[in-house]
Amino acid sequence: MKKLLPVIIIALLLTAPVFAASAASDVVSVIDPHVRAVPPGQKISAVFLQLENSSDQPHMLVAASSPAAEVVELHFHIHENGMMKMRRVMEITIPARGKTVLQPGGLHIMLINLKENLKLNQQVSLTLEFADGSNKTMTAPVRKILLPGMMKK
Ligand SMILES: [Cu+2]
Repeated sequence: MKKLLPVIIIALLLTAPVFAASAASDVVSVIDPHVRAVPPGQKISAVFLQLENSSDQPHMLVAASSPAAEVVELHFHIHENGMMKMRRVMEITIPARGKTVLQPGGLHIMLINLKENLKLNQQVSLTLEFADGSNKTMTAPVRKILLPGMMKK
């Protein structure tokens, strides 16, 4: 019976990480990431996607990077004096058990200084970095997307 105690302690130590907070990269799923197709020569584009948080605590996206662009920033679109403007945001929160949608006219990931022209259906590598230091890499296909400010009336 005396030998059982150390076994129990080891078992508890092994299961302990299960109770620790999960890394954002493990509990935040990325749904339908895609990159906006732009005309050849245009140096900027945007990535849209949905972030779904399956955990009981909020997580924050704080940065993104891609080999396709020199600079990648988190942005938000706002309407100001009838104009569509963009603002950089330092973080994008994904609420506990919630979903955050990055879509045209709202939050997006900005690709600045594209290194080469994007081709339709090309897979662009993208890495998301979360506030807890974890990160997630995926590929996003290039698709044609109309931005609300550019739609014909
Ligand atoms: Cu932007």
